[in-house]
Amino acid sequence: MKNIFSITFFVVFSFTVKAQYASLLANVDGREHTSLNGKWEIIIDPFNSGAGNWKPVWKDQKPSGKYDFYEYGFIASVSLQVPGDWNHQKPELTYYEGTVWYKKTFLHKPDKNKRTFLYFGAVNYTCDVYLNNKYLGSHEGGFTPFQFEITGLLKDTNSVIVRVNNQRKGDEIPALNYDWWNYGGITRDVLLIETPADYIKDYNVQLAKSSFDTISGWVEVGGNDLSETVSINIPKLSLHYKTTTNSDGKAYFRLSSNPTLWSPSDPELYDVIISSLSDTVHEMIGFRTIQVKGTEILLNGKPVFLKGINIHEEIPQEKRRAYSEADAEMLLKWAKDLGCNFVRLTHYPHNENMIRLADKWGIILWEEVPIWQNIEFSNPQILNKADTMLKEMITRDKNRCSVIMWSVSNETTPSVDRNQTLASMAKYVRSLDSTRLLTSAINHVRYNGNEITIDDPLCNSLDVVGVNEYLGWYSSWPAKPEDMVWKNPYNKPLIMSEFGAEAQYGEHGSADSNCCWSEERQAQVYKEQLKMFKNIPFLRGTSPWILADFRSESRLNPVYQQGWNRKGLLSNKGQKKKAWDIMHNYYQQLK
Ligand code: GCB
Repeated sequence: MKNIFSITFFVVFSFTVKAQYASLLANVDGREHTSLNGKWEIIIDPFNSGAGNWKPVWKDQKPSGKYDFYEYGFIASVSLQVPGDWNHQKPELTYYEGTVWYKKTFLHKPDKNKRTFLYFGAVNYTCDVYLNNKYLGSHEGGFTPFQFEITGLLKDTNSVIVRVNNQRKGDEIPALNYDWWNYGGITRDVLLIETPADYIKDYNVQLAKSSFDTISGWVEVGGNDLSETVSINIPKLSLHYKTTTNSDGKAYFRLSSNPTLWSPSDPELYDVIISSLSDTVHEMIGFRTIQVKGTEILLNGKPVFLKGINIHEEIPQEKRRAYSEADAEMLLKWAKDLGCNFVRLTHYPHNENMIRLADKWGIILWEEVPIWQNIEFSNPQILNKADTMLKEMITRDKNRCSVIMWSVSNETTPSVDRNQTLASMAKYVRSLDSTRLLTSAINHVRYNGNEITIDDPLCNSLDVVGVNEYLGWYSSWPAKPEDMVWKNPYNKPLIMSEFGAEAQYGEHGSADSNCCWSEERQAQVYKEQLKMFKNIPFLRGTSPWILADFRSESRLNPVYQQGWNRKGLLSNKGQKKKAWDIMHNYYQQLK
């Protein structure tokens, strides 16, 4: 994140007018907001020419004199829909990695008594933002929200110009190579949010760690008056509590109460109302506890087995990023149909609709940041970038009871730099949220005959160990699946966070050979995996790779893949492959 200029223009009422990268407001949907979604004019700029001084696009100059012409000017008829990746909207952008300039013009009469924030749900990957031809700030990271305070900067007619760039680079997260589509663009909502001058900035409301009868948390106010009376009301629990914030604007609370506990079978949510003198925010919040005891995962004090699935944030039928409530409904309904009570949201924070719907539908979640395989851990900037992503993810989703685990990484190879970076990230997560579990998907295990030993120093920092293994697909079985013996020197719960095989829907052939992309082979690998799982006494969950076939530029087989990873239990059109039934039956039997 680059630092943002901060200019004092003039004083409106009692607050200073400034543009700044503002810490995130909790619950943007629960605020007064105007959507800037819809049609945005664009300029495709593969060589980044419009960023230079010659004719900067962000100045948005218009020809006036007879001999003026501006090459770098927006034209209303060339546009993209926001939110939405650019790849699926224009054939010439399918494989595009580079810069696209976006412009939105809008009328807005701000209420002078209020603060205004410009909020982006996510932009992949870097962006520079300009308001009325002045630089507001930049953001890096394709899957988390950010915002600028623009109080006092709006006129009657305004324009926001955003330079978005999705060129892969070695020092980014994820880095140069990864196994999913590099969808570029303004992929989530853009909102103008208005709050009172003194406002509720953030809050955290949940059951105190390991307690069934104490709701605890904090409220933080922003504005001029940081010592404010704030109240927390949960009418259904007859909870009405008033307190005063300290000089940092924060008030902590612990309240006795016995809420109905949230669980997949009873996803009860309560209307929680946070108020200050001038501001009120409502949010539906559920209450549950999550702990680890030995190798058990305890949800509300009772052992739970996580019947899961991995999901990418993609609508495969339309070859696009998912972003809307309807998209979330489609993806999570598939997970429900499979019999899941758990979803691993791979490999990056998904849009907020997914997490809110999981709260509502009773689906337990694993959320992760895109530290995926070949990350440049020797670069000290990586830790800063990763911590920023963790902070943005946890700030946004800390009130979602469905999220029980934060994951710091996926399949990274142990080394001094990697071990230190991930251990430090783990520590940072715990400093931000001490109530949830910490996990990672590792693939560093030791094979010895029929024995598999979990062997990664990162496990020392985790509560739950996720292991990705592709026995039967990327590696052959060292012994019969039913004879495999897993060793767990860390004595922590294990989730088989990935396993699977590729199959083209409708392709039939040998169940014993990987060569023919058959549904029979994929189903056979699943049967073998389930035989192995029976003998893992500390196995606490499974999440097959993956719900549906997904787009990936690095999947090259010219017949079967053609830019698709075919490990879906569903095809890219949503058709069930044979392996679907194997997993579905397994989850039914576990009931
Ligand atoms: C993995 C990765 C996942 C890939 C998958 C595969 O281990 O975590 O992102 O897509 O394998 O299909 O190879």
